[in-house]
Amino acid sequence: MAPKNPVMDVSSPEGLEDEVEPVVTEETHGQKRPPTVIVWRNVILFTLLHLAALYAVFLIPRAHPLTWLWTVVLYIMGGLGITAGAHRLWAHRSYKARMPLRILLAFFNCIAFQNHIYEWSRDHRMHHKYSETDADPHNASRGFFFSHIGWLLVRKHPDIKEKGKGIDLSDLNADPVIRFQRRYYKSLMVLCCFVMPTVVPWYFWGESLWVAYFLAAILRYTLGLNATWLVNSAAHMWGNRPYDCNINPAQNLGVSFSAVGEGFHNYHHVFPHDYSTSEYGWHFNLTTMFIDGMSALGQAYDRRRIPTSVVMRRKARTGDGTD
Ligand code: ST9
Ligand code: ZN
Ligand code: ZN
Repeated sequence: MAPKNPVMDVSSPEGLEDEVEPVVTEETHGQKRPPTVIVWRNVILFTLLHLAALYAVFLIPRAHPLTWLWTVVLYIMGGLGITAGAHRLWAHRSYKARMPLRILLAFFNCIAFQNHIYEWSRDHRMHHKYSETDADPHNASRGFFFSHIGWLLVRKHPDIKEKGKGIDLSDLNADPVIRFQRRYYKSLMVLCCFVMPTVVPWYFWGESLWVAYFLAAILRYTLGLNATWLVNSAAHMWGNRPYDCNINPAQNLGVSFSAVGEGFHNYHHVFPHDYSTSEYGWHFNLTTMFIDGMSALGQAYDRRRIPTSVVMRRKARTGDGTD
């Protein structure tokens, strides 16, 4: 029997916040800030998660090929729950989706376990509106570590809570799919992110529960988190800036590959309402392929695009001269 893994005790985002200890930081990157409060419970759980993921790598050769495939499929499903769902549909409203697609995306989103859609979208709207200031939850001006994972290990800066009061979230509150997912998030997340990925390989092709859990749940979840966090860290630091060379977000093809199409971050910060988050359609952009496929099925509509003439003018005016 597989021993109980402590990572499974991550029952909710809210449940990760209990043990805190204040640490006084007078100055960070030249700016005065209130004391940083480390949330030790998050530090411990994320450390355990990453150690467990490292252990899972050594189990890969022991796994059934169908378990490998299942792990990849879950990675993509969870990825789309973030990119096509929380990000492009709900946070930016860059296209519209009919009820069956919204339910599918909310299910995919539970597989990804990156907090419920309402909280994710609220933080992301703050990220765009107050980009790289203290009111940006993963403020990249505080360095790679903070924007990658550090922001999830400390209490939020008071500016986020204060200025966050001014963010309009009425559209999110009006969506019954979001209300349902938020209400039952703890149970839905445990079922979709940990239980279902483990049980399916065991039931259908006789994989051991141990191997299925570490590969399809733990390793896949950890890789998905890091791929997402790289958009906040790496894609705010490294790459070309063809659309606006005065901002840090950059075009990063490596990030686009791992984040199923979300690494064209210079374009995205300049034109956040483009449903493709890129000038180049399906190029390294599985999410755009998915939304276009859903549009062909009548499930997605009103996809917003920025006219080429507008993009060209902007490139000529503020771009760094690259493509
Ligand atoms: C995770 C999220 O990993 C990752 C998001 C990344 C975003 C990337 C974006 C890039 C583009 C898309 C790329 C996709 C690529 C995908 C590829 C995939 C293959 N506005 O938060 P609390 C107020 S999650 C307004 O507890 P603390 C509000 O009143 C990982 N108000 O703050 C709130 O109460 P309520 C799993 C706000 O106590 C109250 O403050 N999850 C806002 O400072 C308290 O909020 C975890 O590990 C706002 N923005 O704690 C959980 N924010 O909610 C980790 C807050 O009731 N999180 N308020 O309304 C935590 O433990 C805590 O949030 C904390 C801060 C310790 C970090
Ligand atoms: Zn960004
Ligand atoms: Zn965005």
